[in-house]
Amino acid sequence: MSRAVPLPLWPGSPEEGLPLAGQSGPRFSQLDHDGAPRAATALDPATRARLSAPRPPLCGLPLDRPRLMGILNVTPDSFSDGGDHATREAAVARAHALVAQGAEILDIGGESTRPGAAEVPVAQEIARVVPVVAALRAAGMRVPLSIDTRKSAVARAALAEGADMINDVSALSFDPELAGVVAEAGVPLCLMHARGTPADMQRAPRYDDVVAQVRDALAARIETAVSAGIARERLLLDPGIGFGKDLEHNLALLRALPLFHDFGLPLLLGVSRKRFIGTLSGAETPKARMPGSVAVALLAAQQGVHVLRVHDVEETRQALSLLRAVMGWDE
Ligand code: 7PJ
Repeated sequence: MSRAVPLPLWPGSPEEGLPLAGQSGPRFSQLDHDGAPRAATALDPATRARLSAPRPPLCGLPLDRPRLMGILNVTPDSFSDGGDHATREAAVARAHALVAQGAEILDIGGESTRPGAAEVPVAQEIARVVPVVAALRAAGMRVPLSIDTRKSAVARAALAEGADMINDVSALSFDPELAGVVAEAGVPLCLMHARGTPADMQRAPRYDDVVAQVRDALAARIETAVSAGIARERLLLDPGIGFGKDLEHNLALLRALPLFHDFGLPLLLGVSRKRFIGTLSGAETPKARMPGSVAVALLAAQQGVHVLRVHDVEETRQALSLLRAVMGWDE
């Protein structure tokens, strides 16, 4: 693959440039091609299609604008056992609140994959996640439900209850059977880049060129998915901010987001409340990192990211609506 990085126009007049990754808002008129500028209009048709063509809808959601994926954790504190009733009720209530705030898709996770987290036994993860999916469907929840899991048994059980897509932070490298489950169900799959496991991934990650290595690793994971029978157009990509990356790695990836459009696939990004935001701002607790999270979400939206995985749906939605209005993206 080339290293042609589409440079988003800012602010950019609506007539200028090509749509960035099928978005109605952000456009680009120039490429940084291995350090040299080049006009987007000079692109060959295949490259142009990868960088500019519409992405297929995600679970029925058109991806011509960034969509908000609300994070729904079903990971109780250690004093309470996974799968208990109070936890389930709280998760269902939180799901409805996220949708009321503007979440267009929910990402339900029963295993903390934060740095240093221990693995959750599969039965416990199923007991946490699957009843929540069932309860949401029983309550008539129409919003697509994504399952944040690395495990085939969790995916299979959740899909049977009506879940719509799988978000695998290991990009099919944890459980060799997950690819087959996703292929058979024909659902979208997010391939996220990670180094190591949640337990060890922050032990001094090292890369020679983090952007190139993450890109090459994602290319290999796409191959794995496709050879297991998953349709390429059902894939989403995520550089995996904070997963085996230090502060400089995270920043390099965030600056290079447009490069990842060269796969021609939708991009998903999760930066919400992550540690690097605290490192840069001094916001010690995750909840105090909302403003920085919103700032990075806006930058990602300007770079054509299709799905923003966030805790603070209301705040991000408000910020995005102002970005769209000022940029003239809805006109
Ligand atoms: C991500 C995720 C992310 C995707 C988590 C946290 C850690 N899935 N699951 N991308 N992060 N696709 O939210 O801090 O960045 S769990």
